[in-house]
Amino acid sequence: MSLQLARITLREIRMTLREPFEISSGRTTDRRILLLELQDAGGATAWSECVAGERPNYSAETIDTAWLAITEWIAPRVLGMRLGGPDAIDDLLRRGIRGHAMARAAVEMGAWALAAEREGVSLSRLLGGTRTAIATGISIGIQASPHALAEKAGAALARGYRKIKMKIRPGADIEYIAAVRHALGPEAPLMADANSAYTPAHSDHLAELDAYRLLMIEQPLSQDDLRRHAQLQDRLDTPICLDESIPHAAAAEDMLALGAGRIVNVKPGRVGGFRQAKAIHDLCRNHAVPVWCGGMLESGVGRAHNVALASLPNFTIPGDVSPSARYWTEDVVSPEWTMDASGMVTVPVDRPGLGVEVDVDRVDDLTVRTKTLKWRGSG
Ligand code: OSB
Ligand code: MG
Repeated sequence: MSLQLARITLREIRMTLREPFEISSGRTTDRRILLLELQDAGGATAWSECVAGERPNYSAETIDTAWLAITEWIAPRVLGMRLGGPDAIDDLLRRGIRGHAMARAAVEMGAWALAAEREGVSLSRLLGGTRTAIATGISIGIQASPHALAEKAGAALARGYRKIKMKIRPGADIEYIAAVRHALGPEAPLMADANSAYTPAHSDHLAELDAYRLLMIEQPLSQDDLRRHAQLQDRLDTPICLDESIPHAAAAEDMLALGAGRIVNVKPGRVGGFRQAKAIHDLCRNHAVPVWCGGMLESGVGRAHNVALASLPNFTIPGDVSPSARYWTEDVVSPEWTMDASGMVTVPVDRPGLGVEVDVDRVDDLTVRTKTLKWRGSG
């Protein structure tokens, strides 16, 4: 199906998290979220979200670098161009633009949503999704004490979450995980995420986590250190899951070749969009390596994109696609994203595009800056 983008509107909105979220490299309370509204030459529209953070503590990108990259380089590259379909955008944007994956992804994913709208199919089905509900996990930030973490984790398990991910860092790890395992019992589906807080010198220390039978440990070492992840994986019983270290499908191939990890956290924003996310999914499926869909504290717009991706068949591990109320007093979409008591989020397969409506009045209220980029030929 052909696609021609005529207009892209960027908006920065501000949303306060219901509770601060702390990872090894920093704490977030107020989100600055970049939303895009794309319009094609026929007037159809769709929304997407750029997952770049406020500071460069997860990757080099921030909302401000993404705003610049989209306005100066990415939008001018795609606006007005006659494309074979959304599948063509990843290659087009990769040529001549190094990095800026989250900025590229926002446009690429918006184009997929637009194509789904136009075809009258759900984004899930356009991407090749097969699930009608997504098993859901929660990501819990670093807490003040092991006891506080155990309380939070227990409440999450009781609420129905099917995977409990806990952020760790040196000084807030073994004791914390031990307390949770002790409180919740041997069957609780627990994992840890270090966001690159460790070095190979911590190998013995990290091996102590094996005693707590975690589903996986996510991104213990530096993002560009596949070889040392492979060496660490040799030392650990606990599977390593890579997040920051997989910025595109070629890195997933390297992970498999080196044995640097046994699971991949796929975030479409991190890898430049759905085309690469699907490629990583397919590659891992062919190697019997499970994947799951991560989150970046998205609004309901980004969540819609994540839910659609997580409906692909090899997303066999619960995703960080928690319901709207986990993050926000009020989300920007309706209906809001909800999770049932058994920890499942429904994929809106019977509705075209994202499957949720963006509450434009609410977005307007939250908007602090906006910019519209047009194809000159669109009048
Ligand atoms: O490493 O997965 C991560 C949030 C911000 C930056 C990095 C990460 C996260 C999360 C949040 O874990 C998951 C969610 O959106 O619920
Ligand atoms: Mg992570």
